[in-house]
Amino acid sequence: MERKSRTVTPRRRIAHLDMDAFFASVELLRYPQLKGLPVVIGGGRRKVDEMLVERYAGRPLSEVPPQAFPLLKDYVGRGVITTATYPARQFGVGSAMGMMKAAKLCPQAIVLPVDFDEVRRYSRTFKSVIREIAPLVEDRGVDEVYIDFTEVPGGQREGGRVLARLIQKSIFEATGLTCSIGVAPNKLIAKMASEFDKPNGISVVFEDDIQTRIWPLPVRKINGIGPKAEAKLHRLHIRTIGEMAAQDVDWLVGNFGRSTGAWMHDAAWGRDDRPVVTESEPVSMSRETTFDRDLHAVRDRAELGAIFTELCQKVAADLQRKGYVGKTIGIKLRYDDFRIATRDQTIEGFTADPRTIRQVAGQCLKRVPLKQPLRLLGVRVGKLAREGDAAAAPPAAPAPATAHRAAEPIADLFGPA
Ligand code: DCP
Ligand code: MG
Repeated sequence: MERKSRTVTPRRRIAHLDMDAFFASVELLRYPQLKGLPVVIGGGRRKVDEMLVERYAGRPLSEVPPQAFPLLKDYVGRGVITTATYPARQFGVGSAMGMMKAAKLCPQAIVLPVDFDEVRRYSRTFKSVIREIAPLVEDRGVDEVYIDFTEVPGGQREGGRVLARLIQKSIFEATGLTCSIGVAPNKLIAKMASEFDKPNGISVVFEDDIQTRIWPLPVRKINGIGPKAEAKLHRLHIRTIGEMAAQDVDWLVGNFGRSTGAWMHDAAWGRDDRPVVTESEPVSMSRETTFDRDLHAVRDRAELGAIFTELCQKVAADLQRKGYVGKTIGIKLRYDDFRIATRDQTIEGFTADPRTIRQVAGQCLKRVPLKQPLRLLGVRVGKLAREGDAAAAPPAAPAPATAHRAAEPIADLFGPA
């Protein structure tokens, strides 16, 4: 009798898990009486609980009647919505929409602020629940992870659906929160699949499903195709992933360059070999602030300068606290008409020094138009390395003087570095 010594390599099965309406769902744990109602998260500081506690002294928060909560229609200010519950989304309200605009669509929505500490706590909890079931977990931010199902017991059953169900159930039991999971041959497809059946859904996609389930989707659904690439693809009359897949790789390379073009071709065909990386390192750290009123670079120079310096100090403190240094320093502005401008500059060595960051960020600022009032200012440090790993590198040289200095008076706008 012939003995088969063939070892079967299991099919690669990668899951992407994303929590449902995460910040809002965390609030509903505190206020279960709001379940099923439109709720949006956004706006200012956490005064709500104190207000409710005061008014309903002696009663637990879960017994405060829904009528007592602040409503979107009474909101005055410049906040944007961070997220919305699914009942609120039915009114067309969602992430990044201005609150006053959202109030027109759903005036009766309840408004609650974010509780970052609570959100972080639940984030840690749901991730540790997953790690106990499947050890290969890649952290992708506060509410999403990739999980390698390939070698996990049950990870192959029904293409991963059985394990996905177990994880969903375990997270719900530990936290009361729901999530959606996509399981696919790789990260790229899994990320798309987790959205297919939101909220509280599971979608399993196989290689053979790519033509039917992935190709009809708009190109923007590919993680990595942003608004600029999308606009260019549209100009080239490519709207769906299938239309992208139908292009010759050389044509894509001709239009988007060697690496992006080749990547686009692979992505459209559902090819992606990226491993699930357990210890994910931050790519950048940033701080930004939306002003209470629009500020003008000349008239409000002192105020802007102080805010700018403080942002740099905060980013530097974040880096130092977490043990990182960075090489690319950038700024972000949002003008009163909501347009965004970003600039960055890469320096010689790594830094976490607030003065160096301030100086380089100040030079970036000189490269953006500043005639228009500003709503928001942000500072980012990217190309990060662990402080120890970067020790061998030369220290950050003071930023070189810019060649195009002080072409316009607003160049010095936010005061000296
Ligand atoms: N978030 C944010 N700023 C944004 C987008 C999101 O602070 N521009 C926060 C709020 C979200 C959380 O991150 O609750 C997760 O983002 P998601 O995009 O996953 O959105 P949700 O989890 O809220 O909703 P969904 O059910 O669509 O995943
Ligand atoms: Mg989410």
